[in-house]
Amino acid sequence: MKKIIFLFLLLDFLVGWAESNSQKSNLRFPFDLPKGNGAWIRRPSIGQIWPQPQLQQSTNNFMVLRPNDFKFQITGNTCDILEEAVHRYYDLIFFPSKGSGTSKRFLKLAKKYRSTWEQNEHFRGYLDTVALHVMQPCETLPSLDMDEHYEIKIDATDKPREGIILSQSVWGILRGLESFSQLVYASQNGIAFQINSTMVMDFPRFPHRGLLLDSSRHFLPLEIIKDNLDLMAQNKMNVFHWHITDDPSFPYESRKFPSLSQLGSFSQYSHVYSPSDVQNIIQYARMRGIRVIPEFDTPGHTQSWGPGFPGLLTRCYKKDGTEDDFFGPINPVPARNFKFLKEFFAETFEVFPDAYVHLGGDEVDFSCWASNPEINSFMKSQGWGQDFARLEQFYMQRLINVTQDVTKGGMRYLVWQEVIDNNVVLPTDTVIHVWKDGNKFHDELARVTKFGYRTVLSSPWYLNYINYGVDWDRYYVAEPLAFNGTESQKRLVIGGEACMWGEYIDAVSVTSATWPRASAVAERLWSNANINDPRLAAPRLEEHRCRLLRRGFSVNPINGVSYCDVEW
Ligand code: CP6
Repeated sequence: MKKIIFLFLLLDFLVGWAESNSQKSNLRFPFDLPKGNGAWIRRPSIGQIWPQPQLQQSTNNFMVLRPNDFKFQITGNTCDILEEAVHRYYDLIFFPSKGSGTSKRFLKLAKKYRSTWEQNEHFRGYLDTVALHVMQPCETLPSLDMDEHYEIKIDATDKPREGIILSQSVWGILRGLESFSQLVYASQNGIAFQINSTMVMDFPRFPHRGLLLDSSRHFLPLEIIKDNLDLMAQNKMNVFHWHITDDPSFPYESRKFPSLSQLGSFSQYSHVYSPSDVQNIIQYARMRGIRVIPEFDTPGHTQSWGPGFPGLLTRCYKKDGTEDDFFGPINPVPARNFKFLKEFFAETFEVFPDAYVHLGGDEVDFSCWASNPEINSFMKSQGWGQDFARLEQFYMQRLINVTQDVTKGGMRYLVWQEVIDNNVVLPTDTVIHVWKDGNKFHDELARVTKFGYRTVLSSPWYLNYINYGVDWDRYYVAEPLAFNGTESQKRLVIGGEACMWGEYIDAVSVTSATWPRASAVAERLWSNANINDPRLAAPRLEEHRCRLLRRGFSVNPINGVSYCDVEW
């Protein structure tokens, strides 16, 4: 029955669209709005969506939205995610937190200025209702398998004038609402909300479209993380990779091991994510169709774990065989350490609802392991000589075994590429995170997928490199599938992540340094592969940046000289 309704709606949609087109001007971009009273001059990127949809057709005919009369109407399945999204997008469209104040002006001036749009040759009436139709019952948690397809039809010839956003899933409706909100624009004189006749059919190219933020090098307050989750949703990104711990600090408060953050955070009073903070972030992300994948990077990058669990880290030794003052990676020899890791990860598996956890495994420094007599005698007993990659292999293997054991096989993993480079055998559904070699990542993708692993790419998307000049175009043109491999190998590339490592940014700058540069990655991962010309993207990205600014986010200019309708 649901299928039949869907087919009917789809058919209706296409037929209606074809009919209405026949009476209209050519479909083309940019909209060439008629000059005259100053209200409708040419604005090249109006009515375009970032990231670019798989299919969008728009005409010059427009309708006007009136804040007091406009409503979203839920016509299919519903749930908390949808109901909250309705309010969020109503506010985003009519009352963005900064900006032109168009809503207030509209309400005040609507009567007086109505003639300016009602007499326009392309005016087709008022759009008062947009139906939101979720065809399947809502899922409660976003996942790698979520369905993000959606369709939008805004047709000025429909009577009564109603728009529809249609999807099988609530996730698709979230993406559709974002696109719809980007279709609405203010007239040049700033008194009318307009939308052109438009149809969109859209779906992502890759299912994993992430952003890595690092809360260990600098603590990121909840508000900052939430701003970035908003911005991710506004760029249709769906994975928040939370690099939550690292050498400098351990801000994650564990219930079972509170001493880790008590002794390992910058400040246990103001630089810690409490269990309720963590749930707060997960919930905020869930409402926006964003998965939260935490990374507890081991065995390297773990200096901050040391004080809270003595004996965990490897003691380093001096050349003369005496103890040094510092520690290296986690010591893989004592069974007690794996008992700790088992309990620790059992807790994280309960705290974070996503099926995936990132286990890190990058940049393990072997020199401290090599200096330690306990480790050396263990290496000898195993017959591994000086091959410390074998020890790393042993560590990762054992970590996976204990976590599989405690989660009854339910936990799935991402790991950095070194883990596979060092020949660890992983569960077949493990995702390998490729991060090395800048723009020469293709060989690694070919290698990893040849083993049959799925993979996520970050090598070309290190946003933490901050440059003078334009750099988003480099992120934009990086093509994940441009490697020598079979079709089935390419299907194993499930997406990518932009990385904003935290050494040189903090709460003050992380948002403006990340956006809209990460938007370039968002479009690469969402849109069709042939949407890859930075010259065509530039004006759209610029309009998108202005839109994010209007919505109240401090995001950087990225094209050299430019201006927005509202600058701050
Ligand atoms: N921290 C951790 C980092 C980096 C990695 N892991 C990193 C390495 C090189 C650059 C940027 C970041 N800061 N834990 C590597 C994945 Cl250029």
